[in-house]
Amino acid sequence: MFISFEGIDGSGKSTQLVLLREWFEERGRSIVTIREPGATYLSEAIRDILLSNKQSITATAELLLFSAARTQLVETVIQTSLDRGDVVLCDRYVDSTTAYQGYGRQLTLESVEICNSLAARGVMPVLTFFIDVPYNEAQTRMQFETSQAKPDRIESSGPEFFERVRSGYLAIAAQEPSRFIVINGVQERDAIHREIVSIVERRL
Ligand code: Z5A
Repeated sequence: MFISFEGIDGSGKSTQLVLLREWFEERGRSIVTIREPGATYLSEAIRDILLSNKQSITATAELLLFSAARTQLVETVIQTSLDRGDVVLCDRYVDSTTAYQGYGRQLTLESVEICNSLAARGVMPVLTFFIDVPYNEAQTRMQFETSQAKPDRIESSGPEFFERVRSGYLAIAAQEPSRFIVINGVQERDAIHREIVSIVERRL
């Protein structure tokens, strides 16, 4: 079973991924958890480049780098884990590219779709949880968490960018309501977790 988590930075999606991993572990399931971009040597190296503030990166280069990181991950980790029968929980996947590079950076959705399908090779989550929080709430959570750290290159993209990203996620939800589930992220962690578990239980 392949499940992904989506949301703007600071939405609480990583928190929910960990809670769901624990829930599966308590039930004896073998779990692989992954963050995107990352989880392979190449994908982590690309992550460092993408998040670094050392130089600007064009929108198209950004799209291609995220896609390169993803295809390495799909071919070397996700597909083999799914073939073994593991549950794969992924912190971001193709919907991040649609929301951030498509809606956020305003690249054409057609070019994003081409890259997403090349990179994912047909390997798609059965469920995606979009933890929806307003930008200001996410910002407050991030400031609380990283009061010492400087925002990375993508975090520095500004409120209008993140409003477009959020509206991109909501557009995906309207197009794919059975896979892409919108969860109200402005709730207690445990309430969100219970909502996610009830949906997973129905799909198992
Ligand atoms: N990106 C892209 O542009 N295109 C792509 O294709 C892909 C990614 C795959 C990766 O960042 C960046 O790459 C990301 C999108 C872009 N950029 N941005 N911006 P990352 O991996 O470094 O970070 P992230 O995924 O964006 O976010 P994160 O740091 O992992 O945060 P989160 O998962 O959204 O939230 P969290 O860590 O679970 O929680 C944040 C804080 O809120 C923390 O203090 C929690 O304790 C707190 N929290 C959690 N839940 C709650 C609730 N319910 N109430 C109150 N507080 C809460």
